[in-house]
Amino acid sequence: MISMATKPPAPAPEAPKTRPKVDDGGSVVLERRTQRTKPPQMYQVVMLNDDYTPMEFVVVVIQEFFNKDRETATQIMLKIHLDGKAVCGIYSRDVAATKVDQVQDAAKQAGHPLQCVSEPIE
Ligand code: TYC
Repeated sequence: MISMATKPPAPAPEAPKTRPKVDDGGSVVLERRTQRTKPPQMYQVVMLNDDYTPMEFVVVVIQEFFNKDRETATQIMLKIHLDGKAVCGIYSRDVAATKVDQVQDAAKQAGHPLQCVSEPIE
């Protein structure tokens, strides 16, 4: 008898890494996957106290650019006044940078030294 070289059986192919997958019974099943994408880094816009910017101006800026009602804006302004700084809002990097620019532009236009900064959180 002529013996023919036989290949060893190929290893079973790996399960596909994508969903959906067909199980032994032919049903389509969804596999739970661990989340691979990190949530984006967020930034807090912090407004700083100074001795010259009028309180009313700060309240209006917080209302206008951080979408706060007058009551909330007043509380934030007073926190800045008393503590030296306070967070006005939390945003993605680009939105936070835009808020800082808007505040700086409005302050410069009005001739006030009001400053705010964007800081990564966590
Ligand atoms: N300290 C200012 C004043 O007494 C008021 C003020 C509040 C200024 C908040 C800046 O971010 C600020 N007129």
